[in-house]
Amino acid sequence: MENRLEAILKERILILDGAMGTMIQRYGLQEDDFRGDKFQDVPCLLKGNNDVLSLTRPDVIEDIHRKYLAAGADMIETNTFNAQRVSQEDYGCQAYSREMNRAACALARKVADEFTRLTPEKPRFVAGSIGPTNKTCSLSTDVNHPEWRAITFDELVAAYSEQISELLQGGVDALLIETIFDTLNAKAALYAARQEQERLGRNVPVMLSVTIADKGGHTLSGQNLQAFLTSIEFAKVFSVGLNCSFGPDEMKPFLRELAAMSPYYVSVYPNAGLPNAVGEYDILPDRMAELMREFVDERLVNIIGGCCGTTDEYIARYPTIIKNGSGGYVAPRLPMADSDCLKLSGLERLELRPEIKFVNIGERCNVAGSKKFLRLISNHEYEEAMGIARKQVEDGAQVIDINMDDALLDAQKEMVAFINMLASDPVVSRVPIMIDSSNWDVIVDALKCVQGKCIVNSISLKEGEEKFLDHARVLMNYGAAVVVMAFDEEGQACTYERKVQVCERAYRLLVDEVGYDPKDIIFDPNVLSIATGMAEHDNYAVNFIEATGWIRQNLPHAHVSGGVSNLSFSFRGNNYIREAMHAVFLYHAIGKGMDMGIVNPASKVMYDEIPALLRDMLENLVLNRTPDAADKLLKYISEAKDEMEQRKEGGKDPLAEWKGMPLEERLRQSLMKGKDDYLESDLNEAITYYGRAVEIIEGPLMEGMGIVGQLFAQGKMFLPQVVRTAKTMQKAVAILSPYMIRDKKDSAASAGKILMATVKGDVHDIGKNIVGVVLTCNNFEIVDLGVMVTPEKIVEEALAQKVDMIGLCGLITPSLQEMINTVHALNEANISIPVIIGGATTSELHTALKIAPAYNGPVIWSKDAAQTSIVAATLMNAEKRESFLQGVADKYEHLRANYQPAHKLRSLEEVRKNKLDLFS
Ligand code: THG
Repeated sequence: MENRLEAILKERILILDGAMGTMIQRYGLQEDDFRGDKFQDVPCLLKGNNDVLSLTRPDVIEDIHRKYLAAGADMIETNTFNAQRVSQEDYGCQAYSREMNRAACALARKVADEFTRLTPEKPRFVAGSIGPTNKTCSLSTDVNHPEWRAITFDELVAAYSEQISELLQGGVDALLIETIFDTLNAKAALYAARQEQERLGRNVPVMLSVTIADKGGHTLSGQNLQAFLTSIEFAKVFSVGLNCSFGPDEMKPFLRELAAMSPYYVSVYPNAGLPNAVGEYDILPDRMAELMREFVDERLVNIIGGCCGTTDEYIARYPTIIKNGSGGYVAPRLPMADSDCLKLSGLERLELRPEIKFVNIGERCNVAGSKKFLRLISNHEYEEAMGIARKQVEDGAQVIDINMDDALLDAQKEMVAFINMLASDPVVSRVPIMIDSSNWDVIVDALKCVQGKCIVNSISLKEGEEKFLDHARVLMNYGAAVVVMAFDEEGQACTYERKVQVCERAYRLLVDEVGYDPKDIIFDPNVLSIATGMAEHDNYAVNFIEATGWIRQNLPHAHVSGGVSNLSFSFRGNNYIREAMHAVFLYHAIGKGMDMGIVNPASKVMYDEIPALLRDMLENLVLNRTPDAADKLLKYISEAKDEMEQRKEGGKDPLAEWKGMPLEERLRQSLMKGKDDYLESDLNEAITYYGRAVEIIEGPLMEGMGIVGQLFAQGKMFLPQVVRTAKTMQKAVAILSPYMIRDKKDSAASAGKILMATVKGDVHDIGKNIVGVVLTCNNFEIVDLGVMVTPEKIVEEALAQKVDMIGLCGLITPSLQEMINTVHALNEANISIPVIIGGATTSELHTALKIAPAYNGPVIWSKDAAQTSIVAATLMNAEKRESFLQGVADKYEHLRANYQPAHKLRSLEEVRKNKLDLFS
């Protein structure tokens, strides 16, 4: 059946039916119709329980199916949206769930087959409708108890299994998990679907349909579409689409977003608009058909239908709109190629694209790794415990490790409570979770609480192959990425040879036997403590680093992580030395391909800032270059300690010492270290030298940021440190802003109005902010829309604010495509004002090749803030404007003519190099 469906979808768009509820309403059924003879004794009112009608008024349901098929639907949905026991409990009908599903299936099957017999060249399909239930698994509905849940994952799986088992046995051609508002509910349905398909030996395509709950494109449980797709990636579904909530007009931007990234077929069945004051839907069949035709013509969809408010009159318009003018079919959308990068999700997606060299996993929510966290959890001070998670995310952690393994804690209970609670924190819930436990039951319980795609830390061959395979299969069915520790039956792998041997064996088992996606495998070759005084430990870091290199070269797509702080346990009590050691270790390990690490994101020490003498000693130690490395380091530490004590006792005044440095050096250091102790006084001092605030920004501050970008690209600085830098820069700009206002000539008229935005999907805005500041200093009025700005918002504001030009900023690769999407939207709105492109991943070549040709107006790439000021001023100058634009157009034409498509647009190296070159 999948093949028949697939064959149709390759050729044309498939038509699904419309709403069941709207149709039922037309029959004016009363309590007695719903109740029939069968439910005489059920104590609740049954009117409105549409799913019982399959039993009590099968004639009505059959009639509705028939109307939809006659209207031209290829696929009808069973009347089972609420037929699982969770929803039926509201009506006291939970005991009839199986029966309802069975009856509904038989009705749909009968009518569909009848139509197929009449026109065998147009086979009709039945999709088993599986609704979200009336309970949400990943959110609390009790504000005072954020950890509380109205339903558990297991309860949902049980209810769905019952329903799905009947649907499969009843002969549905596909399962349609629809109106998804909580990804965890959907994951429970997927879990049940897989289990029942396996049990019954009957596989059918699984289709998903999500409901967007807000204009920002999030589900009710808070995920955006990227995060949602990541969460369900493991299930290898047939189609993913959107239904309910909005009418087709409001759905369009989200459908575009989905269509542009979905590796699956895309379905859409919108409401007939939003219900008006009297509960009627505003979009009539002809208008609906017009809007749906836009989706078809834009090649956004593969399957179309209708949701609330639609009837057979709507569906009857569809067979025409899937045809082109010459009697054939409009070509359907093609599924997108999926990236082969590891993806994880919280409410947002984290994708390990090649230019992301290293993912920081926050280590501090670990009862074994933080005394404070242990104390808070033991005392049930969860609010503060959550504060630790939040601080880590604010410090730049991209994933949060959570570990509750402590002999005196009920780890299962604490893990579930804490994960559930984190779901309510707007900062932490954005990022993916790493479930860290050596207790398998804790891991499984935790998996049942996360709607995102998480990492399980960890499994290993410690207890033999069988258990390893079992556990891996379970994790695969929950759709988690997995950390595999380099352990086997003989214990921990400490040597290079053992690490390599254990990881290779685990990889082969996971990939060949289990079918685990290799990009979801993360090896941890064991970061073990060095400088313990035992000679056999001296080479531990080297073994890790070399095993990392081997894994990355020999086990395709697999990743490497490690618990970095383990390395330095011997130096407990001396955090500076520990952090310096970690920086040195990471510099070398990342060089060999370590792409994730469990670290303290608050660490401030940078590789390049470690005094040369100390760094040399640390490299000798970490890389085991001299046998006396540890002794020398300890000696250095004890001497340095004396010196530090002296300083503390007032030997030297830190302020005097700081002010002893040249001003530029102080500003540079403040930025690089994210240190703002003296920022204000330094900047005030700078003003007296520089006169104009903008010159301080364009001068020493930008220089400092440039160095930060370079250090990041070289692996000598990490994201959390870059984040701190950015915050300091912003603080500096804030301190300088009164001066900038002062500098601006009061009398000067506005030089022009510029809309600025970081495009959708991109959160970086330091560069854009600087450009904004510099433009403001040049008397431009800036309308700053911030980050993650959709094309629709840009169009809306550009029109409303009557701006003279638009500046688009992007720092990550996907932003390039988003800029193209944005100029398309501008075209559609008949906007043709100049667009200036800037940001680290942008380039003049890409702008010339891809963006400029897509826009009806002028597009100009600008390299930095200073150039943007010149470009903007030129564009506002009536005399210079035309010749300038002609010059740009000629140059881009020349670039296009000389471009050799055989070469990649930009080498990977180049992209890496530019990744955080913030102002290029
Ligand atoms: N591999 C994998 N998972 C892991 C580890 C690993 N999880 C746990 C651990 N190792 C990584 N996490 C930490 C967390 C904290 C510390 C070390 C590793 C740490 N804590 C301070 C200490 O013990 O001195 C505590 C300081 C405090 O109480 O504040 O060093 O290797 N897969």
